[in-house]
Amino acid sequence: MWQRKLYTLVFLRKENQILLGFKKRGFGVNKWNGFGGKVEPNESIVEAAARELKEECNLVVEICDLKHIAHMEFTFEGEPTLMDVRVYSTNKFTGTLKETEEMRPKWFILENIPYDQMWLDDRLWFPYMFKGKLVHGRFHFLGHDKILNYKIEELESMEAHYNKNKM
Ligand code: 6U4
Repeated sequence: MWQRKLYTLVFLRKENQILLGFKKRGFGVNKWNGFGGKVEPNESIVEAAARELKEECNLVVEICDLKHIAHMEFTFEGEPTLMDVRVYSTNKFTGTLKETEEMRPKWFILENIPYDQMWLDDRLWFPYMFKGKLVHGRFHFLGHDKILNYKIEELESMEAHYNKNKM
């Protein structure tokens, strides 16, 4: 059995752009990604999503504006942990974008997303996000730079997906 750990990941959008951050330390260092991190015991998942966004790039979102768009599960060959990542998106936010100790944020036009400097799975499931589809993805890695196997399924509703899987 996997040791499941909950994480959040937030993608802010404006016009045909997406906000990514270049991770300066820790897990996924030197990769561009959305903003997120571990869910703490005293908060809901969506609260964690908003908190991590603020901590990592100083922008503020209302919890009710965060749309839950994807469920990603990542495992790594030889490791017992399953990263259970809840992905959110919104185009409603306030505040001033700032670089932090953890992230260097930058807006990217969708055609210019730097997939070569991102997690390998992103190029496989981002297209679903851009089409407005809800998805569940499961990716099993060897190290951080090779995917051994994966599946991506489109979902009718996130709630139905979690109910079906008794989560
Ligand atoms: P610390 O260093 O304890 O403050 P914390 O900010 O709580 O960490 P962190 O940065 O380790 O958490 O969270 C990892 C982030 O990376 C989460 O937002 C999930 C995301 N992530 C992990 N694997 C990913 C993958 N394969 N593809 C992807 N995002 C991934 O797109």
